Amino acid sequence: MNENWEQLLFPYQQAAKEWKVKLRGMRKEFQVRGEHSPIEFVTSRIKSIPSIEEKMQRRHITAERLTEDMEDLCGLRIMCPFLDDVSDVVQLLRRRNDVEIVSERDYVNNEKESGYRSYHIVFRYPLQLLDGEREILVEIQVRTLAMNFWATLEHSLNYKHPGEFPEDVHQRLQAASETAFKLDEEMSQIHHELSNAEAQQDQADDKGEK
Ligand code: 0O2
Repeated sequence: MNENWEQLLFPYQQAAKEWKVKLRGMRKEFQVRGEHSPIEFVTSRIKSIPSIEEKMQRRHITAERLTEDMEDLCGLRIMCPFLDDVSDVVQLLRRRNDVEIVSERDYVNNEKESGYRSYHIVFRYPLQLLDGEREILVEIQVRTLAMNFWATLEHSLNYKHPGEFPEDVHQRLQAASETAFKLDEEMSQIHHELSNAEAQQDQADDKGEK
């Protein structure tokens, strides 16, 4: 990486590290409390230089406007076990006072044409640097394990065959996304039923003890 890129991307690398600690801390806090954690695991990435250059061209973003107009230089992903956990994580992020949310995109309820589903949140984060505070943009994508399975494989297929998929492949990928969503709904339903049964059993046990 040349020196200019290294200097430009350093704050984003630092923010990614700090946010991984914060998000993993949230998961741990649920575990310590003995509660279900809506966070299964967290990953992060700094946008690759070829991907930055491609997006600058495609979106007509100038070098001067780069850090303001490219919102996903620092990206984190939160993978959730169940469908309801996605909105719970979004609520948790909205309640924090160390971020100022700039935009939200709900591709969970409004899936993209490709079949992609995920909830995207962009926020400003005040990063402490040697010269003082600097606000930088961070993007978090929140998705279920099933959505992540689909997006990861679709991305790797697209990487090998860049550009548009043939129409039949496009339709099969959309159908596969629908199957993944049905799996999410079924697993959430099972989770609800088991949680309700457990709560009823606890109530019955409490009454029995009195
Ligand atoms: P990377 O890691 O950045 O190279 P744009 O970024 O211009 O494409 P926009 O509006 O800024 O679009 O963002 P959008 O579409 O809300 O989110 C872009 C990111 O969402 C992508 O980043 C992917 O991580 C994910 N994404 C969006 N659509 C799809 C899709 O159809 N399939 C998959 N697998 N992922 C998708 P990059 O740029 O691909 O990744």
